[in-house]
Amino acid sequence: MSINPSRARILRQGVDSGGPVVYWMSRDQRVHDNWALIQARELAGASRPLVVVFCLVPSYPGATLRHYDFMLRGLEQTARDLRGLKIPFVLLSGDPAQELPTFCAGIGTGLLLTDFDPLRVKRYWQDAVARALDIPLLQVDAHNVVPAWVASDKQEYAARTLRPKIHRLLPEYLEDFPELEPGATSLDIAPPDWGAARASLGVDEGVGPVDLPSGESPGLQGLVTFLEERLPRYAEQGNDPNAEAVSGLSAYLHFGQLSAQRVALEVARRGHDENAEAFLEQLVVRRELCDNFCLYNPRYDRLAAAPDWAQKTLDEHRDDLRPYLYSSQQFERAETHSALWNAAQRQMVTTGFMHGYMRMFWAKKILEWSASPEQALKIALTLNDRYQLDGRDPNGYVGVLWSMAGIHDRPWKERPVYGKVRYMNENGCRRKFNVQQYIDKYGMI
Ligand code: FO1
Repeated sequence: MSINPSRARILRQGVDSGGPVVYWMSRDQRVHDNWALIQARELAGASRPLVVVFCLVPSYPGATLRHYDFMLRGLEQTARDLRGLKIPFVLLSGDPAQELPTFCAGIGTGLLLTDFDPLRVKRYWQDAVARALDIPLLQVDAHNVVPAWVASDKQEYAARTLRPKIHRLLPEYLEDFPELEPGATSLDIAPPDWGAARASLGVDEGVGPVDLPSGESPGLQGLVTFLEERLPRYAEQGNDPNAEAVSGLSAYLHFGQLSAQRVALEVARRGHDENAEAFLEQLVVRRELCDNFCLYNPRYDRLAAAPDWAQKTLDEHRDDLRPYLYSSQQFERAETHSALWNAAQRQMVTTGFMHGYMRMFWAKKILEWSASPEQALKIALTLNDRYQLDGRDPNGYVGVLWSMAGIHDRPWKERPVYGKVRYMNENGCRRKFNVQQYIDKYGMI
């Protein structure tokens, strides 16, 4: 079975020598349900070797030991599963802009494929690799159900403008995945030395690993648990951080250990009720809106990316008296006056995860209690990237900018500091869930 051709696009034209096909895996770190790998396997056909390469960047911006530990545990499984399919896995280490072209030339690669990522670092790497090569470079969107460039060719205003486009395209793109066929012919490549890879890392060890199983199988297991135990309560309790009614799959989705399309297929297969509808809105429409934003707005992590009304209103309230003022260290150490805010910060620091509803409250209060909107944005993004397992994701940038700077939102009633950006307070939380229970659970850990 061929992949829908619109899932792929050409990043660089070139002459295919007929040598090995290389899939440069980066965002989508899995063997199954991966359109980029399926396409690479198909292009290799019966006569060409297929090699999967991952380039380990010893210090990926903002990432800590927590992220590398999680990612490497998952990649070890990826390498084992590929080996079972007679597809070699190569772990390079260093700057992809240099390592990829050297590796490709070394084995006489005929064709290079990679996965899609709208973020700056990845676009820079892909451009540099494309410039250094003279073979074709293809990109496949293996992360979104509807390829980001098909869903829309411009930055969307809000979920309401992207939603109809996605819904119209779902019958075509929400299709089943074919099985990945084993490699037909293989190169003799030794398995990676994972110990050496770990030892080569120059990352911040101040943020330690978390106790969450990593990899494709735990991701799928997490999906089964969600479908059975949590999805049936999602519509009613999804906003309650005490209820454990959310998927808990964000780390698996961020590292591409689990395909969002697989999740959507399994949820849809269980039938369409209010739970499925509410969850699919978040998983597909809202998540793909984040890729849309980062793809078409190169300033996706700056206030300059906010709509004009939001930039104007935040500026007009720049000199408002802040009720409390904290430094980045005070926020990081959870030393604010709010036991609820501190509990959310501690949940993130200790578990690598914060409930979605609390993420909004957490970011809005950083805006309210920081010296300027610019400083607030920097603090929130730094903490998010440092502690959340799913940091450095389009979802994170959009989530923080939604909370602080009105992206994908509209103006609300004007008030101090926030201006017309939507306000949130502890009373709102109290109306939604048992605040004390949340504080008791995370406040002291
Ligand atoms: N992608 C890579 O290709 N190589 C890496 O070494 C790497 C490290 C890394 C660490 C933390 C993290 O959150 C992401 C990391 N990624 C790496 C990228 C990731 O796969 C995603 O593509 C982006 O973070 C967001 O889309």
